[in-house]
This record gives sequence, C-alpha cells and structure tokens, in this order.
Amino acid sequence: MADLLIGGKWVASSSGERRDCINPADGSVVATVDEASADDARAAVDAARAAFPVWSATAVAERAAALDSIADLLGRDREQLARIETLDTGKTLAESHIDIDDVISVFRYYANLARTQADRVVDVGNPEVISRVVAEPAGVCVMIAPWNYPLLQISWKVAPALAAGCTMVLKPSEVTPLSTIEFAKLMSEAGVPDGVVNLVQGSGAAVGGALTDNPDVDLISFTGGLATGQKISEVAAKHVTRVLVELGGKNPHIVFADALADDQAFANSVDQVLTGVFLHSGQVCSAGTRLIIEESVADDFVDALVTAAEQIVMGPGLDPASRTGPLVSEAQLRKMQEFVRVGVEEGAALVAGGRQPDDEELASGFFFLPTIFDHCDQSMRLIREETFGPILTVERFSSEAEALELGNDTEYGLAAGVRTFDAAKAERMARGLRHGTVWVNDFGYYTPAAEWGGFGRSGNGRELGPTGLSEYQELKHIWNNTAAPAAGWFSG
Ligand code: TXE
Repeated sequence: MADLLIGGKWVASSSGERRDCINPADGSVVATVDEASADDARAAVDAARAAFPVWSATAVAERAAALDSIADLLGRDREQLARIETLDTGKTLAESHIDIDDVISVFRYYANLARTQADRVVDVGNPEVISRVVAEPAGVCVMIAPWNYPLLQISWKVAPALAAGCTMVLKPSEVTPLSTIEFAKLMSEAGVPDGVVNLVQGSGAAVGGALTDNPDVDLISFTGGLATGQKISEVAAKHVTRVLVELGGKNPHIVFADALADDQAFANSVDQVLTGVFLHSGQVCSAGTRLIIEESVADDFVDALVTAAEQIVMGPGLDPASRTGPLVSEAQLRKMQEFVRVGVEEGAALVAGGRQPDDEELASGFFFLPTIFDHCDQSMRLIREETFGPILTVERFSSEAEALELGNDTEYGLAAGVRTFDAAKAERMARGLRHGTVWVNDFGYYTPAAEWGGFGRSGNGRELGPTGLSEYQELKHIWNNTAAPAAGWFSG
C-alpha cells in the first residue's frame, strides 16, 4: 500500500523509505508507512497549488456539503479510527472515541459557519459607491500536527481551511501518522476534488523543512513544541508566509480554600485537578500541570491527591479497565525520567510516582506513574519548562494577588483553571489571568464555537470559533463606483 496522497493519487515515497509505527503500550510494530522525501513534499505543494483555482472557485454551499460528508464518513468509521488512534498514541479507547466525536463536531461547525458568512458592507458616505469587504481563501496551506491528538489537531486546521476554500498539504507527526492516513482516504468519497487535500508523512527536518521553506506556500499552521515553532516561524519569515502556531503551555490550576468548603466540593476538586493533569498521561497542551493552592488547605489537599493518584489504573488503551495509557514514545519516557531527576536535584519533594510502574505486564510499554512534586517554587525548571507528561507540581499562596502573580509567571499563556465559589473573586481572577482559556470550577473543556489559542509563547492566532475560519481567509475590499466621475486631479 502506498501511503502518500499527492494530487489525488496514492503513491509510495520517491526515496523508497518506510518508517515503523510503534504501539506505545508494548513496543510492537503496528504498521509500516511510507516516509516522504523532500521532493515528495514539494510535489504535494505543487499539487495543492494546481488544485487551488478549482476549489477556491467552488460555491460555498458545495464546500459546506463536502464538510458535512466528511463528518458523516467519520461517523461511519468511528470505531476503526478510534482503534487506530489508540494503537498509535497509547491513549485509552474511551479518549479516542471522544477525539473522533470532537473531530466530527468541528466539521459540522465549520460547514454551518461557512453557510452563514456574509460580505461586510461599508458605508463610505456616497450612495453611488458599493463598498464591500469580502473574505477570500488564504491559498495553499501547510498543516503540521503533533502526536498527542493526531486527528483532532489536524481537523481543527483542515475543517476551517476547506470551508474557506484553501487547498493544503498535511504532515502528521512521524510518531502517529496512521489516523491521518485513514482520514485522507475519505476525501474523494466526500466529494473533495483531487489535489485539494494532500498528505506527506515523514520527519520534521526533511519533510517539514521542505514544506515550510517553500515560497509557494501561503500559510503554515503548526501545533507542536516551542523550539520547532520558533524554527518554523524563522523559515516562514524568509518568504513572508503567514504562520499560525500553537506551542503548548505551563498551565496553572489555582485552588482557593473556599472551593473545598465541604466534602463534596473537596472531592470534586481532587477529581478535577487529577483529571486536568493526568488525562492522556499529561500529554495535553492545556494540562493543568501547576497546582497553585492556598496555604491553609494545601497539606490536606496534597495528601488526598497522592492517595487518588496512586489508585489510577494504568494499562494498554485497548483494555477497558485502563483509565490511562502509556506515554507516546520511549523519547517521552526518557524525558520524564530526566525531569524527575532534575526536580529532585532542585529540591522539590517527590510525593507520588516518579518512575515506571512495577507491573511486569507493562514493562515493555512506555508507562510512567502519575507523579507529584510538592514544595516547588518558580525558580525550578520543573515549574518553568513544559514537561508534557504526568507530572504535577505544587506551589502555595497566601493571598489572591500572590495566586494571580504565580498563575501569570510563565512564558506560556494557553490555559488556566480557578476554583472558588466567590463569584467576584472568580471574575477578577478570570480577567487577570493572561491565558487564552480560563476555566472556573471546571477544567479542560472547549467547544468548536469558542476560540482556542494562547497568549505569550503559547503561540499566535486562534483555532476554532469564527476566528478559526478567518485565519484561513484574506480580506479584500471591493470599491465599486456605479457613477464614477473623473478624478479631476490632473485633468483640470
Ligand atoms: O514536537 P515537535 P516533539 C511539546 C512538548 C513536547 C515537545 C517536543 O513539550 O515534549 O513539544 O515534542 C514537526 N519543520 N509539544 O519533538 O518537534 C514534527 O515532525 C517543520 C506540545 O514531538 O514540535 C511534528 O509533525 N516541521 C504540543 C510536529 O512538528 C517540523 C504537542 C511537532 O513536533 C520540524 C506536541 C521542522 N523543522 C509536543 N521539526 C502541543 N502544542 O500540543 C519537527 N516538525
């Protein structure tokens, strides 16, 4: 089977190279796929360029119908896609189902939004002039996705770009390409013309490099690590290519004492702090990795967290008993081990996890126990750097001002949580936190209709919501003078 989609044809890599996809739960090879070359990447951009005049001129109603068809086909293939996502990423099947459902709702949302977009009429003070601002497709887009939410992240880019009339080249993470390959197979069945969506999977340096260092690309949309985002932005600047980057976070979850007023509130807070950080083994850009808790309740709360963290059932994602799966790769496992070493060296108190589980049956997988470090402070690497794994740090505060200062003391600014039943305090905190999403007495939720993105080094631009569509559009002002007199400037 050839796994690269270029100009509507499934082709093998021009270099003949292939790459193994590893099941993180046991280290076995799940599949072997074509590894694109830089030439393949350039050919994919050419194919997207060739398809642009057709797709950009297609009626919006037709484009919206294609998005709805994609949603239908994703619904039909939901089980198969969820299984593939679990085998490739390690996440539990329940999480994969949630991902696929989210992908479907994103396609539905943009199908509907595209249908309701209207030109903006501008009153220029002259009834003879019809002045309109219209949205045109941005052009040929390159979509580069990470490995934690492969299909979900790419869909947040593909759905609005298709709705806008753009053509594109997808590059999933080389670690988890399988669900994106299956997704691309649905394009022609959904009525998307050949060349509109192209797919080249392969390494960041070779394939990603050839896609981004290309003057024929109009827009790059990237989700991944900060260092890679910086590299891509530099390359894009050379060609003045538009760049949208989502680069992760170091997200505070702030708990005030009043949020733990009774047993139920206490239990809910423990549950949400735990879920916020340990879901998908912490490999979530918006994971609540920094617990910032009011001093007076900190000891009791941390004790309860440790007890609950030690009860989390780890196992292969396909086992319905597993509540969390392994890390995505051996590289991420090594990274967690290094962060634990650093945390201990820096003087943080390791109170839970910090190592692989003892269970022999999990020994060949990339499992890492939910880990908690108490008594952390802002000087630590553990607090400042994105760990992107199951590591929770604990800091304490004694005033609202201090809580806000700690919450904002990060170069990132993606998401934050605040727990308090004092409505005025909640509002002050929500407005004061310099993060793209703030959850009050809840954590982790988003909706296709609300913008997602970060302040600071969490990136630029927004995905989802109406802005998620306009990012893939260029605005054009059309001035039509229906009774234009001579300008008279030079002709007297
Ligand atoms: O990501 P990379 P990695 C963070 C997280 C993680 C760290 C590194 O902290 O530990 O990043 O993960 C492609 N030109 N996040 O190394 O390298 C690459 O092939 C063009 C946060 O896996 O950023 C893949 O498709 N593309 C995050 C994508 O970039 C390049 C999700 C992401 O890989 C490239 C994942 C290049 N020069 C990791 N180099 C989030 N924001 O959710 C790599 N790529």
